[in-house]
Amino acid sequence: MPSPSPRSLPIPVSAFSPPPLRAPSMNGALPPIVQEGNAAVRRRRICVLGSRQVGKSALVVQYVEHHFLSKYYPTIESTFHASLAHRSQPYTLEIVDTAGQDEYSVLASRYAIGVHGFVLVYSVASRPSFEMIRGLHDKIMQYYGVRGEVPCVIVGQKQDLVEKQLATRQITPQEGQALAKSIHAAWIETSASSNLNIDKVFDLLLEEVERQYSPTPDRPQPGRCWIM
Ligand SMILES: Nc1nc2c(ncn2[C@@H]2O[C@H](COP(=O)(O)OP(=O)(O)OP(=O)(O)O)[C@@H](O)[C@H]2O)c(=O)[nH]1
Ligand SMILES: [Mg+2]
Repeated sequence: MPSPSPRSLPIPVSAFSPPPLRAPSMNGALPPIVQEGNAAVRRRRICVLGSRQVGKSALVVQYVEHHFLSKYYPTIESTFHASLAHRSQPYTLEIVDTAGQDEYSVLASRYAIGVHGFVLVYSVASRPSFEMIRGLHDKIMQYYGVRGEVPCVIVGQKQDLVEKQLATRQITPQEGQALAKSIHAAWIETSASSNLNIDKVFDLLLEEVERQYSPTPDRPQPGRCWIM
């Protein structure tokens, strides 16, 4: 079982209630970064979206609480908090775990407005769940407008099922990467069950978020024109 990298070890913050983040401006820009309280700590709001039963809750719980949810309880909505250091910068994350979506679901505005980045989850053993991802991304973009890109990580969950030959792989890594490339997102395969790459999801997402907000020479903006 891979051990979490020291720089991304999340610490549950049970009694933490961050101030509400401002809504994005009406011109489709991403939400402004709000720094209140300890100005050195960056607060980021993250939304986890995907079809039902792809392992969204198991992923978040493995990240924040370090255990695997082996039983299935459909989520209505849950919010988790975690603290971590990324590139030596302290962050607090508010992670919103949402109910599974289907193609007819309307994406609630609270899952898009004021959110800094998105984790879009499918199961590597479910093609329908993979096919939902582009539609979800389209719905997010409807809130943010067409003038830019929204920080996203696409996650192929339940990798252990194919690794242990308990299920047939329906989505190849190449397909996942191609989709991610087409929407300028990061991509990774994970297993909440065997704690594979769970920390990496949030590291990748923070990388995407910070690329939008504070591009640096070692974190260049990948060929996009972003008007704040
Ligand atoms: N083998 C395996 N099973 C998993 C993994 N992640 C989740 N599961 C199982 O898949 C089922 C659904 O997991 P959840 O995390 O509740 O799925 P969800 O996407 O949050 O579901 P909704 O809240 O209904 O949208 C549960 O029985 C989990 O134990 C994983 O990485 N590997
Ligand atoms: Mg859930």
